[in-house]
Amino acid sequence: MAGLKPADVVTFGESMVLLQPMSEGPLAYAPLFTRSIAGAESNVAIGLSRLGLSVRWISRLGADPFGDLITSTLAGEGIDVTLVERDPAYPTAVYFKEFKGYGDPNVYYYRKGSAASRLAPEHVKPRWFENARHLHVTGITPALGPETADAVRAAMTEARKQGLTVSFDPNLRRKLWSEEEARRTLLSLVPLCDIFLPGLEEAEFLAGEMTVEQYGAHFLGLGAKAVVLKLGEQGSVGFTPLAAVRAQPHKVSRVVDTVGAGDAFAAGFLSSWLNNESDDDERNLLAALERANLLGALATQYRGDWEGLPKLAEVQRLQSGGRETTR
Ligand code: KDG
Repeated sequence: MAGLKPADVVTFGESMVLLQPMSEGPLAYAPLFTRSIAGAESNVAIGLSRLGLSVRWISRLGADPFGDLITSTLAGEGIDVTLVERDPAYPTAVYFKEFKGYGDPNVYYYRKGSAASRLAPEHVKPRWFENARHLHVTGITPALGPETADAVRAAMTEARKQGLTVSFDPNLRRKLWSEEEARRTLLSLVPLCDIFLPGLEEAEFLAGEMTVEQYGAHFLGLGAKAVVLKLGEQGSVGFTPLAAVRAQPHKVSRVVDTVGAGDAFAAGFLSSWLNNESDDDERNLLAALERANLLGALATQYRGDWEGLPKLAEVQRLQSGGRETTR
């Protein structure tokens, strides 16, 4: 078997076809839709690839046209999809958004019994992590099927065994599982990660009400080596055993679609953190948080879960205060 292309980041999880109404209002009355793809891990993969990192995305998809669409879209973004498996017995999942005209969109999933929901520990192969530096996983995958939590656990364990670092975004999706199961499973995965990336609400869901500093100490105490809390419009804060740093938000004038902002944040953070040149935690945290805040904000300005993710040149221009050349 030929060797795999080196990857800065490996990620795996479910990607779906996304149907978005062209109009606002109740989904029941939406006559026209645009078609795209979505999935927390592939959103992060696209974000990282656009910023110049090499990325390998792994999943199971149906042996159907929607599976073709997902693989060709991700390959078109420069992502290595060599290890994706196609399952003739189960379909690729679909999800719909509903834009209300205010707040977060509603989402409706059609993913029970999908090919990715059949992911099991025996699918996780040592080869997944060959020639790679880092694994990124989310708390969506463990919620999908009878063995997907064990698959995520197996991947995190194997990745660490092979010397990769691991990041984990809990990405709580209440529509997919009970609160009790979500809390128990997500908490059990925290000790297996190096970088834990919860939002403030997720931190509260997992650990009860605390101050931001207490959340940092709490999750570091569970075994994470860096804890990064997304504070939404308040920016973000990061903790390591040696540093605690807060970064101001990147302000945007209009928010179009909030779905995918957390994945953009994760891509921004990882793209900087994994290329740390200094051993000063405070400096590294600040640079990574600032880039994460910028990406999270940019992602909210476009419809779609990943379409608004910027390329490296755009990030460099924005971070250096350069002007945009529009024509
Ligand atoms: O974070 C955005 C994702 O939630 C979205 O792209 C679809 O993966 C998805 C999910 O499970 O909701």
